[in-house]
Amino acid sequence: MVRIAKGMTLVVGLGLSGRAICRHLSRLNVPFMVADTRAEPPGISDFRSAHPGVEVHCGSLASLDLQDVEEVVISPGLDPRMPGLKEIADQINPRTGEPRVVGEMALFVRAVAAPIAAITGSNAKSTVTTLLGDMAAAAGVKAAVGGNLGTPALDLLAHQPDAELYILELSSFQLEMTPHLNARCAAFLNLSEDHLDRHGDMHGYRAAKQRIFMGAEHAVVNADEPVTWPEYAVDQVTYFTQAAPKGSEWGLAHHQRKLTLMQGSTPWLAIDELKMAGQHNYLNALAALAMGQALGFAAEPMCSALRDFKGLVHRSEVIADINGVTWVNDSKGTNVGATLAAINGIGATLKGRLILLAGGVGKGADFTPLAAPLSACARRVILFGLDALLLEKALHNHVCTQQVDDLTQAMQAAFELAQPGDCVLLSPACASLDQFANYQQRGEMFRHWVQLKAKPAEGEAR
Ligand code: UMA
Ligand code: ADP
Repeated sequence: MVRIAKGMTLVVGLGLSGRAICRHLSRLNVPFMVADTRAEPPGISDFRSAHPGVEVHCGSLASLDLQDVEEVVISPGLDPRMPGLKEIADQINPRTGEPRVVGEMALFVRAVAAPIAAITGSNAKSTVTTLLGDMAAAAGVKAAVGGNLGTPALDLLAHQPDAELYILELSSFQLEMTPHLNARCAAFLNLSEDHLDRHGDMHGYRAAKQRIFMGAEHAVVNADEPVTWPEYAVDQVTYFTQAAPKGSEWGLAHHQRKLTLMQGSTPWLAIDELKMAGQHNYLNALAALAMGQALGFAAEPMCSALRDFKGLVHRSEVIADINGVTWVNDSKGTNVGATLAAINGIGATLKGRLILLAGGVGKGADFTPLAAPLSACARRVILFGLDALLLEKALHNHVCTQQVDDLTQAMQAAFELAQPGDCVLLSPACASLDQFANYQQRGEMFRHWVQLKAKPAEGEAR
């Protein structure tokens, strides 16, 4: 057993968040040591050079004696119920009054001076976070934007200490380990199955996301999904809906014969002024407007940012048209809810049939909700990766399926099968980590392959 000295903080995990936590503690002169469950965490030698005096323990946490530890700050990708941590997970730190095991956001909340706008949900977090950041910039508000989106929140504090607002995408992993967020405005966008391997069931997953409302002043939630409505006391609640809005809700209705983003009976922006495609993005626009208004942004700059916003890469992103077949990269479709949104968005406008490329790490999800929409619009579902068989079992009675080894084989099979008017959609409904470093690498492989295939076709056209 390695005994951790009294008064020492333990940082667990040497990924993006773990390193940001270490930098933050160094800036505060808090004594800390680091543990990572992997024998050789990526970038360990760089870390040792940057923090020469810091002790690093690699391997199981069960060999650490944590009885004297001041506080344990864990990375979001680690389950606080893992051996070595679960024994102290319920203890309270007498100095802070918070649990002895916390995540990065606990440190952030203690240190931050400006208000927080926080966004969670199973899908659309990154889109709404980025859009709200663009709206803040257009409205002249100095905002720092990050969190689960990419830049750890603690790095934002260091890089943009003069920010007037911190706009943070927060995952269930981060929220689960956040004692009180105290957000100026907190949004819970939607809830569908994801990360059940970590949270156990939908109840646990939802409870983690609900924590975004702890201490919040204003909540923005989905009127069509009561599971997103706050279960904690919040001063004000604003709703958005895909239906016509009631009262002061945000929603969609026809105004001067055009489908329009509305607040109550007030028109804000016609849908045909948006550059981002797909009905799910209309909801995202409404959520961002509702948050921007709650945060005091002026109307015109918000609309101008919305008009300019093209959507994010790897989210229902059209890559090319090859011989009348559209190839769409939705590599960020890492759960069933996101893939359903992509299928429904594309299926509605399709002249031909859909060819879906799916598979990877299913995270314990139930894939059966995909069966009905796919049976209505798909030519074939081509499956690859760790949980291809689970997808096959859920789908093969409803739609033609094919299993291949990897994404390259899936793209080749789709290329041979597709007819003019079809759409080949990469929306895996699974995480990528069995065959790729991350969803970005999976999406880039798709983009690269499709663009290479598209070149001769473009040449012929010329
Ligand atoms: N790991 C170990 N042992 C350790 C530490 C980590 O095996 O001791 C593994 C984890 O199980 C995980 C991987 O290493 O598989 C990365 O975990 P991490 O907690 O070190 O992750 P970070 O590099 O800090 O990145 C995290 C978020 N990742 C996760 O929550 C898994 C990033 O979100 C986020 O951008 C970053 O912090 C900055 O805030 C990514 C993500 O996939 C995009 N998030 C999930 C999602 O969006 O669904 C929640
Ligand atoms: P997150 O950060 O929550 O993963 P993203 O904005 O990155 O959200 O989008 C992730 C996936 O969810 C993409 O596949 C995207 O097409 C899909 N998506 C975007 N908005 C919605 C929505 N409102 N409902 C369901 N799926 C959505």
